[in-house]
Amino acid sequence: MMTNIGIPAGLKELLQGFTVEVLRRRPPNIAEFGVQYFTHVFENQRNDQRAKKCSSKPARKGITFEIHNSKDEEEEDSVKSTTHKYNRRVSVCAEAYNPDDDEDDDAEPRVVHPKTDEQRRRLQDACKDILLFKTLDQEQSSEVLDAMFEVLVKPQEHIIDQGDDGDNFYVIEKGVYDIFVQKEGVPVQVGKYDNKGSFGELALMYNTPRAATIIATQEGALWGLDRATFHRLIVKNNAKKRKMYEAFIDCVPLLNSLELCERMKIVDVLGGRGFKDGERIITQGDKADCFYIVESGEVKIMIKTNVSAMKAGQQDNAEVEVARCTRGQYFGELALVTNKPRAASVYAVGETKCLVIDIQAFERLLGPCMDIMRRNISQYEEQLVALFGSSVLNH
Ligand code: 1OR
Ligand code: 1OR
Repeated sequence: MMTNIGIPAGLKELLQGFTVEVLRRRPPNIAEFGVQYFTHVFENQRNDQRAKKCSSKPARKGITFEIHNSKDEEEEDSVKSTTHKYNRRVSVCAEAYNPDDDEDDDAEPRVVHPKTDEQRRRLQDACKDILLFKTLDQEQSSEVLDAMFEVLVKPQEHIIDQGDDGDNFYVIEKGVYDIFVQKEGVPVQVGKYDNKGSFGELALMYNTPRAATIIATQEGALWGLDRATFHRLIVKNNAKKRKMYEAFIDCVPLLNSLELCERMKIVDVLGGRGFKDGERIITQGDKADCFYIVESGEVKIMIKTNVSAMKAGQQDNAEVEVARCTRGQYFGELALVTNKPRAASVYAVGETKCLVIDIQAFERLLGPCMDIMRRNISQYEEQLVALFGSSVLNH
């Protein structure tokens, strides 16, 4: 009989909340949006329960519909933040994270955001060159991918505001994102992400306030990774990375002038990449977005003086080998320093391993080494003239 049908507590509010979000966002696929929405609500419930149990702060919301925190939430957050376990420390010098201090993490349930096959394909594609993921083993990688959730963004949306607490790490699937840093109270644009890369790792790694503001300039899509999972998988892995690369980094001449903690910050964000014999690592004329240090093996630097002939695929302008780099030497700095296309192509000679650093980390962490690099760059020009005559400089 009808009178026996009781409406479960919370059902009305749950469906109302969902309906409001559907009307507000007008997602192209309501079922898909529903999966994300309810997964998210469920995650929040779980986080809240966990927070009650161990009085830690629930992970901040991830999916777009909750990026715009309501004022009440904001206030509630700031009250809670005085007691939560992610309390900021004032001074952080790339402190080594000690996984043994954090037995808690292993007890955390694994976060899984269900995805369609199509979403998973897009996610894998977006993550294939993410340096922070390069040193994860297969099991860790799949845990990371499972935990990531899609975030659709609108033009002018602030993904991150400088000074906030860190909630998520983001991988870019598409869109252009401007980077602003406050200088003397005024936001200054210091760079941008153009349809690739990742951001938001620093606040999560070092327990510091967000170091920059990231604003979408157009519609875009990101993949978020919550703070707890980032900690459990990426930050823990960093302790291993530091041990792995410490000795090697100490014998890279370019980095000699850096303090130990500055060198460790480089290790935290670098990715290791292997190349097969003959594989092209850099293509002359390309836009540049990273910097390399040879860890093992060897690379050769090849130059064509007539790039337009090269682009047209003409054979008459053969490449000339101008230099080689071996263990401890670096390449790929020139385009980043001069803000020009790659000046040469670089190929692996035999099996070769390189450490890779993205342009933002390069600018943030290698400033103190800039003088040495500039001095070496001025020698390239002399050699170029010696090899090809002064006319090459007019290109
Ligand atoms: P986060 O968690 O601090 C903001 O949140 C993110 O912006 C930060 O992590 C980085 O992933 C990203 N300085 C600091 N953070 C930067 C920078 C940056 N660029 C991108 N992010 N600089 C600009 C280098 C091009 C140095 C400016 C002085
Ligand atoms: P990039 O970002 O332009 C190619 O990408 C890299 O090759 C470049 O940075 C340098 O790191 C590296 N001229 C130009 N690029 C060179 C040269 C070079 N040597 C190494 N690279 N010359 C050789 C000097 C010994 C002068 C050309 C004759």
